[in-house]
This record gives sequence, structure tokens and C-alpha cells, in this order.
Amino acid sequence: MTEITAPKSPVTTAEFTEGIREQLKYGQGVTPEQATPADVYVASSLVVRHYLQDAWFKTQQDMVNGHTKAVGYLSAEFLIGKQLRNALLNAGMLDQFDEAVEGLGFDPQAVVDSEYEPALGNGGLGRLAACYVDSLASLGVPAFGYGIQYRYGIFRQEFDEQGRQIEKPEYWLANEEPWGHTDYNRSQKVSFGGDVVEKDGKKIWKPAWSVRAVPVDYMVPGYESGRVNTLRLWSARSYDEFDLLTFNKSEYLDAVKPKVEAENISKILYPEDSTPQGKRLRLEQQYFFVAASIKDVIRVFYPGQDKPDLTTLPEKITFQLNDTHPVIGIPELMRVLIDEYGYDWETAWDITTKTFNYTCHTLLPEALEVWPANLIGELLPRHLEIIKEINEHFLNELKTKTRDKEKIERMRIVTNEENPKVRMAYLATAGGSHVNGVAELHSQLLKDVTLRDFSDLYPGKFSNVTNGVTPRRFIRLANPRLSNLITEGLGTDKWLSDLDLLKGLEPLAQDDEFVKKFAAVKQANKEDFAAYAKREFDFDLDPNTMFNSMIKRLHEYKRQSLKILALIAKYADIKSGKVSVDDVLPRTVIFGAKSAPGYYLAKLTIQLINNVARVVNNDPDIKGKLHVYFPWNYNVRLAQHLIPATELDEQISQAGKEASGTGNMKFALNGALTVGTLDGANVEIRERVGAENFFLFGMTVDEVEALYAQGYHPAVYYERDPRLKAAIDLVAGGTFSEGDRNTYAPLVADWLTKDWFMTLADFTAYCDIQADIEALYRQPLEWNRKALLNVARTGYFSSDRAIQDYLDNIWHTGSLGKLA
Ligand code: B1H
Repeated sequence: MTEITAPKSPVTTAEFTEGIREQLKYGQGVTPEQATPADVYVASSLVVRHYLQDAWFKTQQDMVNGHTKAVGYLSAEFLIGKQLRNALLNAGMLDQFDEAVEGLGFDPQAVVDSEYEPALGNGGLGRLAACYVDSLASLGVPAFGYGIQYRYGIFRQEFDEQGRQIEKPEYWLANEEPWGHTDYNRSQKVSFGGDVVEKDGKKIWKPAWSVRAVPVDYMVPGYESGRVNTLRLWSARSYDEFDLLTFNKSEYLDAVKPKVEAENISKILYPEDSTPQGKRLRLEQQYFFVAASIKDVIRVFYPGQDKPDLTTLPEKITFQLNDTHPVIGIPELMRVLIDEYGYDWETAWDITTKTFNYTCHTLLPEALEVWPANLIGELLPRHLEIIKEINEHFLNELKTKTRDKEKIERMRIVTNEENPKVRMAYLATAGGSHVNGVAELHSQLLKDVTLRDFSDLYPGKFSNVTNGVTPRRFIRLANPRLSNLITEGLGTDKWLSDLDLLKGLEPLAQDDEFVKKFAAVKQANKEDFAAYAKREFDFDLDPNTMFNSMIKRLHEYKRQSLKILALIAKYADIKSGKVSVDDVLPRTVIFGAKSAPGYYLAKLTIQLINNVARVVNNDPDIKGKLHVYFPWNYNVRLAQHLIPATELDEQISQAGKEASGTGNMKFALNGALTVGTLDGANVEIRERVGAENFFLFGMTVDEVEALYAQGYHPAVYYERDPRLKAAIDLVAGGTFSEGDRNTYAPLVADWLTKDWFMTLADFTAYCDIQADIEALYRQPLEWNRKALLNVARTGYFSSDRAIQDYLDNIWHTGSLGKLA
């Protein structure tokens, strides 16, 4: 390789303008006069890529030649959001872009808006992966994000006339997509099916079919680090071009069938969140991207070597498994080492266990992936053999550690039953060096409950890394007003790469003038959001009401039901005259949530929320005091608009069910107060901001467990609290279904007879704390003081800190250093 110079000094406005002109001319084939904002978007993106190119080369070169171990973050989801503004910010070109685009007669906002959001993730898990690649690059850590370039991202959500969720395909690649660089010359072959034969005592896998994995590379520029990492998303292509014989028989559609099937692998993101679906195609996806990534790493770190010394692999790379989705990588690396490179089992196992680590993101038992062994056997026969062998070795190892036979049985990776299953979380725990949870409480519960036997016998493997979010996208880009105020308050903008500096704002919470400025920022953001909601959804939000948001996937454990029932109870109180409408604190409740398409109760909850909105918003008795809005298709863009405008955030999951949450961090950092349970990262947020600056309610994990143990009867709570009874009766009686009592009957029946997540048991506490919330809100200065303290005290929740924790405690690697 030729020596590469350090990246160019930041571009000037004139250079940026010239770059856009050139791209328009030679790339888009239009004159600036003919160009649309979408043309300018593509051209500007390519200009940014152009200026990042040298830094990208340099970072790759340093990664391969350096002595710093790289990180391979393996994730089925990267919910990256729009790229252009983020890249401009991180590369230090925001002003040049604005000036160049304006100079050419375009509105920068229109240009940025013409980017189609890549929605390659379901929710928190995918967005976390995106924050982590941002932080890795910003810290100068050599890293790859490895995943799938789905052609269809998470579905586009619409609501029908009845307020029901409709899923529409999200074809984000319909237009030119300038960020992904498709690199056909670095493709990998990934094979499936067939059988295993033995020859000279050696196992040989004879696969039945193969697909071509083509990398699509996204640059990941670090914030002010001068480093540019790679997010490599694999796209599946066919090797089988037209079968001419068939074609000549003019069976045209049959001839292209194999091609279509191969390409199906990367066609669509599975829209389940927190509950994986055991589907063949999903396993194909998982193996597809993991196998391609492992081969890619060997290509990158041992270039041109036929017989690389792969015992050094753990010094070159550490693979982080983002949940169980990429865990098939463990038997795959074993297969590669043994079958393709001739290593013996012990050596291969030593390399493998040193290379992998596993992050668990859940506590719901049904969310831990378990694959039928025969499905793995059909698709990956050699891998099934290897998994069984890993299981045998593991059981033998366990016998040296404990005499407790039942415990050993419980820990089987492959279950002992007629149709055996493979427990991917156990495979990940046995096959890697470290296992971590994503918040302190979650990591503790992993050790005490979910993976208890493992933590008993391998206590050193377990640790915690509390999640974090990137302040670049979620403060600086989403909330420029607050960013300016923070910079003014601190006298520096260094907080963007050292979020602990936010602590310096603490004394300013005692400065009424500063608190008023902070309040003015929030007010302006609310007005902005109201205008945005008008434009995008034709909603009429009143920015002089409290903005109260609940945005997250629709899931029973997250308890959107609790929020909507409390709202209905308030409505019932006003209608019955128990509460005078004049005393009601004006509030705008905003929901954002997608439901898995097959999740019946979740979809019914969406329908209910939409219909509560319809009834409440149009009821003259309410006098505009309560408003409910449910913007459809919640995504990263909407989050960036709504979070800065929110004053009260809902984190009301049943204690012990939300692994961490990351929305909670984004809200606190943007100056919202939280009403929440002692769950996930709420616990740590509350510890840091102070109990007096957080609205805590509800049962604790221990109380939940005790109630389950004692026998939970939700109807008792319905009888006990008249507000709850009134709310449920309105739903059951048809108030939100035009008189029809059947519409929500399944939901009502679930509440009264099952209510697995104890919504009813927490209802009274939740309603009671509203009085505290409203009393404080009526004292704006005091509310804003607390909100400002939330900002000042939550710098810990930066993804830079989270990545530093991974570096120190799990990966044991560090930065390449910044480039000038
Ligand atoms: C989280 C998932 C998840 N946990 C299966 N588990 C999926 C599981 O497609 N699937 O099959 C997709 C996603 N996602 C979330 O991870 C947790 O619920 C949040 O509490 C946490 O903040 C987030 C990031 O750690």
C-alpha cells in the first residue's frame, strides 16, 4: 500500500460549492438550475464522502498495521437514521454545507430532508448499535460494524379509519442512496444446506447452495477525531444467473427463481422487537452476515496469506455479539478454523472463546433465541455437529466444576428431548470471554435469574455496561438551541466529546436567569415541534400545554396501557364532574409506537389510543385541556424532533422487564423530567439526577416477584380503585368504539383476568403521582430547575462512556489516536 497522508484540513465553502457543482454535472447530470433538493442532497453527500476518503484509508491502514486490536460489532440491526447532517457535524463541515447550498440557491433544510431514513432496526437495540459505531469512531477506536443491508427496513406504519395499524413496505432504496458504497470486488461466498461427508477422518461440508455476500460500506466519521471507520452491511446476491436451458423452454419465471430466493436473504428486516421469531429465513440471515463478516476479517487482517497464523486472531479483533442474533458466529469460527485451516479442536476453541463476547439485551424468557436443532441441521449441518460437540465438551467441563447433576442438565446448550433445541444465549455464554447486561439492574438480574447457573460457575465472565446514547445526534443535531445554551453556560463546546462536563451546569440551576433561558429553549422547541406536527401530520398542538411523550415499541411490558388507562380515568373524572375542567392542567400527550404485525394485543392497544385521541380531542366538555396525538411511523427523525420538545417522559415498564431503555437517557439529556418505575436504566438515571428530580412510582422487582408468588388477581384492583373501574368501564362500554362493546373485549378481558405485567396493580400509584407532577409544573421555575439538573447530571449516559467501559473491561483495547 502507498503511504497515505493525513486527511485534508477542513474544506472551505468555496471548495464545497465547487464539489457540489462537479457532482451535479458529472454524477447527477444536471445543471444547478435543473437540480432539485434531492439532487443537491446526493451531490453534497458525495462531496462529504470525497473529503473523508483519505481519513478512511488512513484509519484502515493504521488498523491493519497498528498494534491496537480492532472491534467487530456484529449486529442484525443498525438503526442509523439520516446520514448527511450527522456526517457534516462529525467531519466539521456544517457551516460550509449551509453556506454552499444557500449560495447555490437551495434551502439546506430541504436538502437534508430529501434524505430517506435508513430504518434498518426495530428499536433500542438497533439504535444502540448506531450510537456505538459513532462513539467508536469518535474515540478513534479501530472498528467495524457488521450487519445486513436490508432492502426493506422496519415497515412504514399507517393508521386506517378505525385507527388500526397498517404495515406498508419501507423501500428505502427506491432512490439513489449516496452513502453506501457497494464493493463487488470484496464479496464473500456463503453456503447453506447439503451434508457432511467424512474423508480420511476429516469432516467435509458439501453445501447445496451458496449466495454471494456483497459488502455495502458506510463511512462512520468520528466527531472531531479525524477517524473514519466502516459500517459494512452485507447484501445478498445470486450466483445463479439465468439457467439458459430452462429459459429456452420459455419458463422465464422459473429460471429467475433461484436468483430471487438467494436475494431474499437480505430483503427484509424482521419486525419483531424483544421477541425473536424462529424462522428459517431469519437463521439464514444470521448466518449470512456473520459468515461473511468472519471471512472478511481474515481477508482484512491477513491479506494475501494462504496459511495465516490464526492463533493471533484474538490480538487482531474482538467480536461483540449484539444479543443472540449473531451467535451462530461461534460455531462458524470453529468450523473455519478446523475445517478450512486445519486447527485442532482445543486450539480452535481457545481462539474462538478469546475472540467473542456477548451482550444480552433482555430479561423476557421468551426473547432468548432457541433454535430447533433439526432446522440448524437442515441449513447448516456441519454447524449442528460442531454445536453438539461444543455441548459435549462443555458438559464435561461442568462436571469438573460441580457435582450438581441437575444444574449441569439445566445448563445444556443442546436440550435433551425428542426434538432437541439449541439455546443461543447459553452457546454465547459458553463460547465467549465476557457476558454483559445493559444496565446495572439488568446485569444483576441476569446473574441472579436468567443465567444464574452460569454466573455461579463462571462468576468472572459477567459484567455490566450501562447503555449510552450519542450526544452528537441526540443533543447537538436534535437540539441546537439547548446545545448553544450549554456551550454558553460552560464556556466551551468540549462537552460534545466529554459529556461529563455537563456537570459544570449544576451551579447554574441556582441562577434564575439561566433557568429562564433554559425554559425559553424548551418553549421554542415546543413551538417548533407544533409547527412540524402541523406540517407532517396536520395536528394542532398547543405549545402552551405540557408536552408529555411516550415513545417506544408497543409492548405489553412497557405498559402503554397504563398510560392510556390513566388518561381515560382523567377524562372520566371530567365527564362525571368529579373534577372541574377548569382545574385540569392542560396537557398534550404524544405517543409514538410500532407494534409487531402479528402481536394482537399490542395492535389493539394502538387502536385504542387512536380512538381515545379521537374522542378526547373532539369533546367540547374537555375544553382543550387534554389532547392526545399519535403521529404514525415513529422513527429516528421524529425522535429528533419530539425529544427536545418534551417536558415529561414516560418510562413506566413493569419493574424487572425493561433491560435498560435508551429513550430515557435521551429525554433526560434534553431536559425532560421522567415519570418512571425502578426498572432498567431508570434506576441509574434517578440515582444520578437525585430522587427529588425524578417522579418514581410503582412496585419494585421484589414486590413484583412477591405478588406473582402470592397469586395475582387483577380484578381486585379494578374493584378497589373507582378511577380504574371507571376507565375500564368506558373502554368496555364502547365509548372508544362508537358504542361497540366487542372491539376492545379481548383487551378488557386480559386486563381483568390476566394482566401479566401488573398494569392494574400499579395504576393507583401512577395516578397518584400525577398530582405531584402537576403541582410542580404549575411552578415553571422550579420545574425547569429540576429539568436543568437532569441535563447537568446525566452526562454519564453518553455512548462514549459506554464504549470506554467496553474498552476497559471487555475488549481491552483502545484508540489509534486522533488524526489532525
Ligand atoms: C432490546 C431486543 C430485541 N432487547 C429481539 N431485545 C429482536 C430482541 O428482532 N428481534 O428478534 C429485536 C430486538 N431489543 C432492547 O435493547 C431492550 O428492550 C431495551 O431495554 C434496551 O435499551 C435496548 C438496548 O440495549
